[in-house]
Amino acid sequence: MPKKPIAKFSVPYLQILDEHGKVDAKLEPDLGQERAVEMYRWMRLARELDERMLKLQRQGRLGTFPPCTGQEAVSVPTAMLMRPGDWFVGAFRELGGRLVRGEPLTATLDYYNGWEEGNVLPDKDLRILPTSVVIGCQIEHAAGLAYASRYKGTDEVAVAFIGDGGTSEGGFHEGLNFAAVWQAPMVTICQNNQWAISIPRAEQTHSETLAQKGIAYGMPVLQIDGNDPLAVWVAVEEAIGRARTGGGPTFIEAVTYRLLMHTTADDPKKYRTPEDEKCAWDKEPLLRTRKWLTGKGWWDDAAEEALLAEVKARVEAAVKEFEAPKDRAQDEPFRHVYGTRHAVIDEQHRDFLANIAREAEHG
Ligand SMILES: Cc1ncc(C[n+]2csc(CCOP(=O)(O)OP(=O)(O)O)c2C)c(N)n1
Ligand SMILES: [Mg+2]
Repeated sequence: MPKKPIAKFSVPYLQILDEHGKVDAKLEPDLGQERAVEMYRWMRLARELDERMLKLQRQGRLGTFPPCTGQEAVSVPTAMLMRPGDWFVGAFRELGGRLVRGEPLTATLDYYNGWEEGNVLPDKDLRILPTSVVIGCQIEHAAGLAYASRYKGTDEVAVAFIGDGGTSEGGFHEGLNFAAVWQAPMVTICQNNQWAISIPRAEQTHSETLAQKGIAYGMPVLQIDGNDPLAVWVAVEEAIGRARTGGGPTFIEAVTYRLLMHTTADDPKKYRTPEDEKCAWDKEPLLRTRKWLTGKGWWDDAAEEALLAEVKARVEAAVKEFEAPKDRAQDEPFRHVYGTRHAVIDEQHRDFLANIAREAEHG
């Protein structure tokens, strides 16, 4: 039976800085030396904190955590492009972006050691939502925040992060649909790091790209090299600009790789080969960013050495502060579930305190 096409779709792809550090001059954004170097410095700080946290965890000095190594080029440029009034709605692999937004290093250490204080930021106007391991929830939260921004007539944008596995969650689809219908100022960035714990991307979805899922809801989409901070810069700048000026939401698939374990409780050797990992390490983002900066004459070995010493000292100071003895209230989590009092939480809080008192009495 002859059928006539009624719609045509395509998924554009963007890479500007390749894995060898070669830049496509026609597409290169004009960051200027200061911002380009700043971007690399944040990425290096996030990498250092991640590496140090892994050592602390292995020494029994930190709880389970999900490393972000290899994914720094996604959240760092994104956060640099956001304004203070915008909402950063992260999942749990956006360490660099959180640091750029102003989250203290000790907040990350506290959180992954089970202290709720890690989610209580020194400045309540920072507009970083707490780390949330509930897969997919970021999209609904951000859609609501973006809708509220539009409703109130502000030009604030919500930027949400999700993983490749998260695109199989209902909340992802509901959130994107809501944002598109209401033309809410929202940018959704899927960090396709090829794995959802041990499930590879190819088994996650039968779709050829993850980006095309945004087309289904009627929004502009783009697949980018997520290890290329310049592609991230260009894609996110355009998407945020469109959202801020009433052009509605965008969906970006950033193709990257989870270089380390899912969390420190996981052993990737059980489901992927050292060859896969070696290949991914060759494409990691810090290496190529450094090559790009060096090629421009903005960076050299001495600057690298000085930066390494600086970030090590900063992380060391944060670890010291984190490990210094503190008076911690056992019931702290109950104080931060909602912004306002809630009868059910109050009841649970009372029960909790009564249990503690009983335990103290009976030993
Ligand atoms: C709603 C929900 N279901 C299942 C889990 C268990 N879980 C934690 S991480 C994860 C995989 C997530 O993969 P992806 O979205 O690709 O993010 P990545 O870990 O790769 O950053 C799963 C299934 C969860 N935290 N929340
Ligand atoms: Mg993943």
